[in-house]
This record gives sequence, structure tokens and C-alpha cells, in this order.
Amino acid sequence: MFVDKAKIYVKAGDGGDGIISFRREKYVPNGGPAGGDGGRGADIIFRVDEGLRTLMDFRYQRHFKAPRGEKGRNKSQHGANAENMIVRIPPGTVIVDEDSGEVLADLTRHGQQVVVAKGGRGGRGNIRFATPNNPAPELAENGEEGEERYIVLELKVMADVGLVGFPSVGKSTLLSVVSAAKPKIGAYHFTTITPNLGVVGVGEGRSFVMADLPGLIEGAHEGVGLGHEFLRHVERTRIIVHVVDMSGSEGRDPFEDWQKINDELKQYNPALAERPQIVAANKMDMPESAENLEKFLQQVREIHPDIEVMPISSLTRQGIQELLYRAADLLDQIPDEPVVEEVADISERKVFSLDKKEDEGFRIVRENDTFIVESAKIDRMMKRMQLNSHEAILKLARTLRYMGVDDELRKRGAEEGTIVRIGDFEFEFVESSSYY
Ligand SMILES: Nc1nc2c(ncn2[C@@H]2O[C@H](COP(=O)(O)OP(=O)(O)OP(=O)(O)O)[C@@H](O)[C@H]2O)c(=O)[nH]1
Ligand SMILES: [Mg+2]
Repeated sequence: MFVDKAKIYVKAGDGGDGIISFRREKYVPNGGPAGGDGGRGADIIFRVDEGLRTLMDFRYQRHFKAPRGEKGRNKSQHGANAENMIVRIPPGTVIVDEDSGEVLADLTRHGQQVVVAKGGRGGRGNIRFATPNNPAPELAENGEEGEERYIVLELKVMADVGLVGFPSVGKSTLLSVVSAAKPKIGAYHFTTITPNLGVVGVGEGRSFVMADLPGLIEGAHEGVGLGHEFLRHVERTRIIVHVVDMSGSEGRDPFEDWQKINDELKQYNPALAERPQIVAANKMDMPESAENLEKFLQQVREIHPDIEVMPISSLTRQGIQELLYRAADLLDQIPDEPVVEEVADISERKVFSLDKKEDEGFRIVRENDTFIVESAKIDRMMKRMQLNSHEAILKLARTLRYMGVDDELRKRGAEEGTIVRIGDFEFEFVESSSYY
């Protein structure tokens, strides 16, 4: 089966926490700080592997959580960085950020890669907080959180030749006779519901990849009949083989069919109107086909004198070799550049950072006897600082006072002993004179 869309969740590794530790050497009673920094959390990297053809693996694994960095060690040693997590994806995968809809990357070549979630930095150990005034700080930072996001992966078939046309014109039959692929063939419309790929050999070592796509109908460019799903595969093919049923079965008119499909392609993406196209006039084994072809050629030439029309029958194999040679020649003439999407600059993407200057303010709300302080800045600080030492609490208290939180609390009626909640913590309001 061909799976071509997947939604997944990625969470890069958190940074390892920095630690508080002191040197305890023989004969050195008051050793200096020796708590090392935490290691970096693992990035999650998507890398193209040409051995993959589908997004099938993402059916079974939708969550990717990368390991966190190691905690800092004592004796001033850094915790180990976590090893990055590499996730393999097939060529032709477009990576979209689900929230913003931004295209993060469009990877087409083997080995190409992109970081989809950045690991957090390690927290600093207490050795980094030492100053002349505070030579033995009891302060350390938690590791930074790794980035997380929901991602939509979209595989666009990377084929050289795309077979397009109305349902039941014989696209799958054609692929089945020119390659080893075994697409389903049926006398009913929309037999094919996902693309099939086949490798077509044309002798002299030449070959190309052909994609049999689901049939298109009027309104496809607006999404009718899953049109969008199908059309986005066409976008990627280097040339189009437009299959038209010449037998005029079901009262269809080949010329009208041809125009309608071209119209859908153009409206979906104007670039598709410029894509080299060969018309495969199929089912030439049928009694009415010869006459219909005559008429078709006349009508087509009037508006498009240069278009190539190759009469074939997938049933009797008449004209098939000629069609394949023609397609191979055409492919030789056009550059082998994959058609890729515009990609957002992810180096500029916001990464959660403590240095953010925004949201400096705070808000105080009252819930019964409790005062609640809401502030993005303080939340960040509390997340980052390890609040398990007296010194860290003091540092937080100083920050609150400096930001004016104390004054505001006092103004709002807080007194000695009032409960103040910040994030997950509750404190007693203490007049600073008695606290410091
Ligand atoms: N007489 C004749 N019948 C053909 C030829 N090619 C295909 N058919 C028949 O046409 C019907 C549809 O063929 P498919 O290959 O499934 O058509 P399709 O274009 O892939 O159709 P969808 O997948 O529904 O879009 C089948 O019954 C085929 O046997 C041909 O060259 N001559
Ligand atoms: Mg088909």
C-alpha cells in the first residue's frame, strides 16, 4: 500500500541539568564549586534515505522523543551531550509545521537532512555562578526544554513520468504492461486510489520511473473526487503522459476529455500547463478508435500544433515501444532537477530561549486569601532555576523585588504571612527587611 501523508509528534531532548557540587579534597575544608554543566539534549533530524519509498513506517510510530542530555557531574565535569536522533524519510517528503502551516523542508536527495526539533541546552552548574562576592554559590540551572511540535509529512511521488487522465482510460493497464508493477485494473471508475510506481526499462540501459495516478475528474482542482490529493503528485513529475480513451466509450468525447483534464491541471497549478506532455491515445484496438483519432488530431492541432499524440493499445501493445522511447528522449532533454517547494527559513525560527526580552511584566490576581503572580518572565526563570537551595530562593526573591512584585503585593494588601502563589509554588509573603 502507498501511504503518502502522516502526522507525527516530535520532541527533542531536554538539556541535562546543571548540578551543585563542591570540591571535597583532603586538607581542603572549604572547596570551591565543582558542579558541572548539563549536556545538550538530542536534536531530532530527518534524513532522506533513497531506500525508502513510502511513509508507511510512520503508521506504526507517530511519536518521536529524543533523549535528554546527561546531568552535570561533580569535579566540574560536563554531562555528556545526547546523541541526535535520526529519522529516515523517503525522497520527496515535504515537512510541514502543523501549527503554522509553514513548509519546514522539502527533501528530495539521498542524505539531505533537516533539524525538525532542536535539543535544549544543558543547564549551568554552580561552578559558572561563582563570583568574587559569591565564591561558593548554591545555584544551578535546569536544562532547557527541547523543542516540540506536530509535523505533517507529505510524500510527493518522485516520478519522471506521470500518467494522468479520466478514470478508466487505461492508465494502470499501461503501467502494468511497461513495468513490473502490478496495479489494480478495473472496468469501473477510480479503480486506482493511490499512486503506483513502476520502473520502465527502454533498452540501452535507459530507464525511468512512471507513476500511475488515480483518475481525475472535473473539479479536481477544487478538491472534487480527492482531486487535490491526486494533483499534488502530478506536480512532481518531470513529464506528463496524458492518457485519452479513443474508443469514446460511455459516450465520451476524447477531445473534450483532453481539454477538461488540461484545464484542471492548469487551474491547480499554472506550471503544469507548461510541463512537457505526450498524449497517449489509448484503446486503438477498439472499432471506433481510428475514426475518433482522426477527428481528435484535427481538433487538437488547431489549438496546439506541436503537441505529440501517440496512438497506442495497452491491450495489443501496439505503439507502446514508440511511446516509451519518446518519453525517454524527452526526459533526456530536460534537466533532472526535482521540482521543489519554497521552504521557510528555519534558522530564523523561534527557539524557546531564556534570553527573550519580551514579556517582562507581571500581573497579580487574587483568589480568596491567596495572591497569584502571573508572569512569563518569572515562569521561565522558575523553570530554569533549581529552587531547592536557599540561595536559589533568595535569587528569585531578589528578582521579584527588583521587578516591583513586592511593592505591588504590598499595595494590594499582602502582609507578613499572606500566601503568594507563583507557578506551582506557594510562598509566604515575608517583609524583605526580616528576610535578608
Ligand atoms: N480495449 C482496450 N481496453 C483497455 C485498454 N487499456 C485498458 N483497457 C481497459 O479499460 C479498463 C480500465 O483500465 P484501467 O487501466 O484500470 O484504467 P485507469 O485509467 O487506471 O482507471 P482509474 O484507475 O479508475 O483511473 C479496464 O477494463 C481495462 O482492461 C486498451 O488499450 N484497449
Ligand atoms: Mg488506475
